[in-house]
Amino acid sequence: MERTLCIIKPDAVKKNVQGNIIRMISENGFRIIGMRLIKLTSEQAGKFYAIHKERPFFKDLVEFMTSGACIPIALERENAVAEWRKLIGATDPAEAEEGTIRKLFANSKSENAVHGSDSVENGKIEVGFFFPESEII
Ligand code: IDP
Ligand code: MG
Repeated sequence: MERTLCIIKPDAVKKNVQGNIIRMISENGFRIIGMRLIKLTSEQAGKFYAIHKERPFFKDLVEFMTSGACIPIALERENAVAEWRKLIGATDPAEAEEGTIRKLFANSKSENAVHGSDSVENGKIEVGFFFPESEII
């Protein structure tokens, strides 16, 4: 069974739509194998998004991700990485398909409601970032 990491980002938690998103997770065949409520430090957010550290939006991204509570959720299902990316939609909600989580709940390309791992390899690494194997359900 494949794993991927969802993070319900601070914009979505502030809007109080985490329940809607968790319902969509369950209705689309994902199993929740880990879930936390956490306010990231700048160090944690910078480390999680280290791949983007040379990008012009990196500082804003770290500021946004530390601006409120996040809900990291470890997900499992067949083809989890691709299926989760399909359900969340494009990075920019203006380009996201109707019915996707970002189309429904994102504010903008930066404040875009949820994270999704981009490869099977990163899915494993990112789940491990928030959930030690001993805490996986
Ligand atoms: P993804 O979340 O769809 O995988 P990435 O390109 O990996 O998109 O970017 C990571 C996060 O950085 C995005 O989800 C978004 O919050 C932010 N981001 C990406 N591109 C931009 C941009 O052009 N301006 C501002 N923020 C951005
Ligand atoms: Mg990405």
